Amino acid sequence: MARKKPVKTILSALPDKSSVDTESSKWSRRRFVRNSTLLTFATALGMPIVNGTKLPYGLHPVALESGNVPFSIEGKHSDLVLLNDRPLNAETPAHLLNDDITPNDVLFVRNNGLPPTDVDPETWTLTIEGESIEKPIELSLNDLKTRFTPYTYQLTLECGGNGRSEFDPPAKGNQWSTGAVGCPLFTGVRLKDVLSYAGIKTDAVYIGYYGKDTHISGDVNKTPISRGVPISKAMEEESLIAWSMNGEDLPMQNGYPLRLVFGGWPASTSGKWLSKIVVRNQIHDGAKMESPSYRVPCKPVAPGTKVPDEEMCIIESMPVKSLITYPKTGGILHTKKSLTVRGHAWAGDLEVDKVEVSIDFGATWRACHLKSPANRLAWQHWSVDLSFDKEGYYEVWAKATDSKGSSQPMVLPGWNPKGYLNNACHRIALKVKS
Ligand SMILES: Nc1nc2c(c(=O)[nH]1)N[C@H]1C(S)=C(S)[C@@H](COP(=O)(O)O)O[C@H]1N2
Ligand SMILES: [Mo]
Repeated sequence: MARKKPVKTILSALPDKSSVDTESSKWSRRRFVRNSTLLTFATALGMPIVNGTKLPYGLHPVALESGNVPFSIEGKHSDLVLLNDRPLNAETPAHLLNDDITPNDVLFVRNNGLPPTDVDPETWTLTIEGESIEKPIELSLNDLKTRFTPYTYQLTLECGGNGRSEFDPPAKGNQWSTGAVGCPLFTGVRLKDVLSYAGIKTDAVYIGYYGKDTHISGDVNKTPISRGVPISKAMEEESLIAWSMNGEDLPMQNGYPLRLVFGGWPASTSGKWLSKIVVRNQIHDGAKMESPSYRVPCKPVAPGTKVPDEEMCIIESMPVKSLITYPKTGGILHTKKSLTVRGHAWAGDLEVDKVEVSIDFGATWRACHLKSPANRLAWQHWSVDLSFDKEGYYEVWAKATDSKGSSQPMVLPGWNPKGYLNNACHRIALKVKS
């Protein structure tokens, strides 16, 4: 399990300790931080420092320095697990995803670059252009909110690399366990309404996005990520240009003030800090569209195989999957006590047909109660009452089956070089005592 590390991105912006004046007076006459430094600290913490003018010169607030920062990501729950701080990547422990609708502070964060620091919603614009657009247009946030009909959908966002940490041989990249997924309510306008307004030519095959984040290298000529979807997915009713999550502005780390949302597809297609959409007459060729990014072998391969670029295919709809969100793994129960086990299940563009659980390592399965999705592309809630009759160690496994009959594999599914699409059954551990 990754340990929380200090947020280096924040620290690097802070004054260097070595520049502190160490002249003799240091201990005899207390000196205090400058107001400009205090402001930098306050910005990093996301709040003013009470009694800040009394902070001795040369001292950093401990919250920005120690190994276990209780509020390292502004606006996010302190129990998110930080996988990387530059770029920022943090996942959600399964038990924090127990709500039917994922709250803003628990949705995972996956950044490829550095988010913009100077967002002004008043001057933010979205450009629509590309070979297959009739007339390029530029819209303000206000134009989007007033000229088009807004829609709200609950949409499942899951990183294509969710579950990567289980692959063997291991795959490079963020070692997500199960927490790069969530299903908030998004409000925005339909991408198809905006594209139609600009006029789509008949040769359109793909859309691509550009965001206002910057490349990790600091090179302004490099784009951290610019992916997209086929025009057929772009034109679906639930494909949104969204400005709101659960009725509030998008959280900064989740794309404020504007993002794309394509439920059920790798979340890498859901461009954050959205500033431009291009409609292409070919498959979009932006950053991280090239092989092997967000691609898997077109045909299954043996673990460890080197796969040529041209034999890798772009990931589209995500596979069927489920999560046990209650109880929390590691819990202690009492024998004979019945417990309602809960979770969610989702299946990309498809619906989930059934969810089953096992407490005997997959030998037998019990059917769960499964609800319909709030709308297409939203995850579905399931629950089941289980009783644990003997003292000892138990595991609960959950397995979902989609509307085409595909089920989650009990352990690891097809190995692939970049470690995408691990939809193995989620397992939790329980101890039962009398
Ligand atoms: N502009 C921009 N959009 C982006 C990314 C990014 O780094 N920059 N990351 C993508 C990836 S790989 C994922 S999984 C999702 C994560 O969305 P979230 O951080 O809101 O959970 O955003 C996608 N959109
Ligand atoms: Mo991702």
